[in-house]
Amino acid sequence: MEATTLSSYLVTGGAGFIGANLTELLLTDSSNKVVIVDDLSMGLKRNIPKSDRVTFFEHSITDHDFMSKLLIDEHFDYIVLLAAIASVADSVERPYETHQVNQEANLSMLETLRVNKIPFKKLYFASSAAVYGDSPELPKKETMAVKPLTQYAVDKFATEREVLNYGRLYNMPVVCTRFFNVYGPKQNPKSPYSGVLSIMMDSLKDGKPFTFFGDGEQTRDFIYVGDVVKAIRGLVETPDARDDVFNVANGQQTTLNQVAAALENLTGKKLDATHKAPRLGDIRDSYADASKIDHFDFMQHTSLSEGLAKYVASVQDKA
Ligand code: UD2
Repeated sequence: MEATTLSSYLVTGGAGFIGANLTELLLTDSSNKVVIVDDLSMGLKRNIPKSDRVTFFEHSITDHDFMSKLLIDEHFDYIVLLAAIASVADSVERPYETHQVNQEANLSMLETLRVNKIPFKKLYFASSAAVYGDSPELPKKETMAVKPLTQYAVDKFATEREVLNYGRLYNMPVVCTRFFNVYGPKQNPKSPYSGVLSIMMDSLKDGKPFTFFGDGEQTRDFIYVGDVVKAIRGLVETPDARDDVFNVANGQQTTLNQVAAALENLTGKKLDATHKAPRLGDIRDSYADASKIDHFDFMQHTSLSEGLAKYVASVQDKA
């Protein structure tokens, strides 16, 4: 009897940075169970919370037969599509492979749902601020013209549109977000494509050199992962939040130098910093107009100082 009262989530990419934080949050509600599909290409098995309400499949979402069978056989109330080759640089090196994961695999899942008339309460897809490209217009707003400049950005934008079109054309309940620069616990700093903040933190912790690509005065809109996963949960569990795309950001512009100073302050350590030329294709400034998602009560904004303090504490706990 009890099993029928559980809400079931499919989280693709559930061993990754954002997926694992989301799974942890979902499990705090004892009426949720989570199925994770992750090929561990970027995610880490140790990120997955241990619970009898979590089922983990080490599988690529590009395995059409596996994903179709899973969607048909299981009943998922909520489908959260986070699995991706998350590196813009990787997509430049391996455009077709990125496309297969970031776009084709997701389209294939949408088709399985449509063709088999599989009911669900909400499907969510994580798009990216990358879709705005290097447009100098700030802050970035959802209604702005997009300028996807890499395969990564093209696939994120295409999939976001496909998800919204499936919602419109086939009456599926769907919602998408565009993430800005997410930071916090469980981000894998060992990947060269990891977020700058986790690389900086790792350098401080281990006394390793850190390279600024450029003068460190470039700006980003950093958002704490705890706020991001609450936004995802809020969007999928709010029936009215559908058929739309939302920026997920703090709406604040911070330089890398400011972040470095704050982390030095919190850790009491000095960054061993060097400078190199800016990364090819790097954008100088980015921040969001986050007012659209702020209409929802579930959207929270942890301040950068509070978020960095939580992040530093989580890294020091593990040391
Ligand atoms: C972020 C996303 C990316 C995509 C993009 C859209 C992350 C990790 N990546 O890329 O997936 O959505 O936004 O615009 O969130 N930097 C250094 N030293 C380092 C690493 C980075 O100086 O060791 C600089 C880098 O050159 C850039 C800034 O830090 O100017 C932020 O880099 P990032 O890789 O964290 O994120 P971003 O904004 O390029």
